[in-house]
Amino acid sequence: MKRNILIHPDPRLKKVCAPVADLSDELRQLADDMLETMYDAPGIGLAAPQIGVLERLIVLDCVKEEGETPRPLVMFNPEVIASSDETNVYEEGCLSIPEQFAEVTRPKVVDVTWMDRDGNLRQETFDGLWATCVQHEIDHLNGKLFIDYLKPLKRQMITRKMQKLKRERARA
Ligand code: K1U
Ligand code: ZN
Repeated sequence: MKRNILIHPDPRLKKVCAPVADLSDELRQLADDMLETMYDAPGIGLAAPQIGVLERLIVLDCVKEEGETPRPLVMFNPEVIASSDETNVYEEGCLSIPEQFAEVTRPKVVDVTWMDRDGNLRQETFDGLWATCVQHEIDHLNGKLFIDYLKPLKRQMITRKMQKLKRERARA
């Protein structure tokens, strides 16, 4: 089932999410709903707080080329355990901040651990867009948005645009 994506500003997008203790069918269904919501948007990632669930769960699939095999990843309790000194700049977007993009600098390569949807502990090194996206999604679990990396004036400008968008959507 497709879920509704929260738009910034929303207090739920500023919260630190709780670790997932035990996997359940309900959590697996939530992960499936998040993948459906992400592909429908369309997006390359989605974090549980973006649909109002304050638990440490993210999904991502950075395979963008049509005809390439999709690679959906479901990560419970993801953690960056090592980051490269080398950085990468990427023009990021966010499904909770529609149609706004800005350059963000992050470590180019990260090692991430997580629990997959079968309860297995996994570890993988991510580079390029995958590294950018997994860091963006883990930030969501800590109440941080990509606009928090921008200068205050630019952040305020984007926030005001989003307030206007929300007012317009509420009236429609
Ligand atoms: O977390 C989110 O809001 C999803 C976000 C992830 C992201 C994008 C860019 C850099 C880092 C993280 C998005 O998916 S925004 C949409 C987007 O980037 C995209 C949509 C369709 C095709 C390709 C990209
Ligand atoms: Zn986002």
